Amino acid sequence: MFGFLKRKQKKTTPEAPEQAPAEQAATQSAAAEAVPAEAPVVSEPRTSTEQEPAPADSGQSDSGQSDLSQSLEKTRRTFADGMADFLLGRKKIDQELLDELETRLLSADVGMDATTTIIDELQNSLSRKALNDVEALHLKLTEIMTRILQPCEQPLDTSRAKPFVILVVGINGAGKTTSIGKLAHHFKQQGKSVLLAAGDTFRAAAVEQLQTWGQRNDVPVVAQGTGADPASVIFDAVHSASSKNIDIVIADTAGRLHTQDNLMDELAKIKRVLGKIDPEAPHETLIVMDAGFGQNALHQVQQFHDSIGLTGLAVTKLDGTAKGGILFSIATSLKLPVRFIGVGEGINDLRPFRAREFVEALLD
Ligand SMILES: Nc1nc2c(ncn2[C@@H]2O[C@H](COP(=O)(O)OP(=O)(O)OP(=O)(O)O)[C@@H](O)[C@H]2O)c(=O)[nH]1
Ligand SMILES: [Mg+2]
Repeated sequence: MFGFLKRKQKKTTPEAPEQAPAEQAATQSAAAEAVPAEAPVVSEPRTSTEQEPAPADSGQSDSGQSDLSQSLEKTRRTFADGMADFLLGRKKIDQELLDELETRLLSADVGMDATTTIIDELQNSLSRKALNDVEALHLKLTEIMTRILQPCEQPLDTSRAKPFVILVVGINGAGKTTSIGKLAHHFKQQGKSVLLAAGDTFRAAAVEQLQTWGQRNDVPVVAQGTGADPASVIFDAVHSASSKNIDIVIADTAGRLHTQDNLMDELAKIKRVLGKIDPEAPHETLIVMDAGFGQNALHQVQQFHDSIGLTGLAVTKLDGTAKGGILFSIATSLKLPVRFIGVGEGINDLRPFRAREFVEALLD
């Protein structure tokens, strides 16, 4: 049954403003092609007796892994507002209701293709008199929406290489560094050893931010000075991980726009240099995408994909936007695996993407 019918009488809080888009990408120049010589700084994990500091940007929103529907509240409300008015007091599902639903799907950024699929199928059921009540609508909607998202549910399997190298890319402020911190936690919880590579050498603060996450997770961070060649840092990190028998290397990179050719070349160079260690590396090129950017972000991801080849997505800030329906647009247009979703700033606020769980949280 739709949860919003039950919540209908509850007062909702006003929406927080959406996260402002990243305005400018970094402008560092592409570094020379040679493979690195500079000695890296490795921040080793602290001993377990030391106090654990909270990261500067951790926020207070560790929601644990339990209430996804709470985290998706804003998007859920986009579906729900108005629908409850429609549904309450109605004994049967009719065309007017489907029209309202169509509007709601579009305003949650579900996109034209997925919305058309959903409404067409519901209309079919309606004409076959198979949508007799709200419960039948709920079931059918869950089934159709899950089916659309299912192909994107491809969990990241890190066991096929050691170290398994994850190169994290994306535009400025999408949530790359924070997601790396959360990922390190995720993998450590699975009993894997992790090493982080500070490939964002553009700003000193970026290295510090990653080091803070390293401390928090008790994992080593390989870094060089500001302005160092990112390919060199990441190359050293993978070497270091190999010699320490570490399972997973996660490499941070500076934010950039797909239009900045020199910076896109820099990513291509990182991939080339990694290929010298292991032809399969990086084993995952993961783009971090801010859900709040909606359809614009889709276009950016497509450009990154065309330019360097992506193998997966982490969709962040689903808690901060009413447009979480973007996952459906990703499923119908990008067709890339969605590995993880970010639903807050805390260390537990990244979870593997599961289609059914996501749909149920939206329709709860
Ligand atoms: N609400 C919310 N905030 C997030 C999420 N992921 C990241 N953030 C916040 O987004 C902001 C930017 O995150 P960063 O990890 O620094 O982003 P970045 O892509 O590394 O940024 P640059 O290195 O500058 O390109 C920080 O304030 C994070 O706490 C999320 O899932 N939900
Ligand atoms: Mg960053």
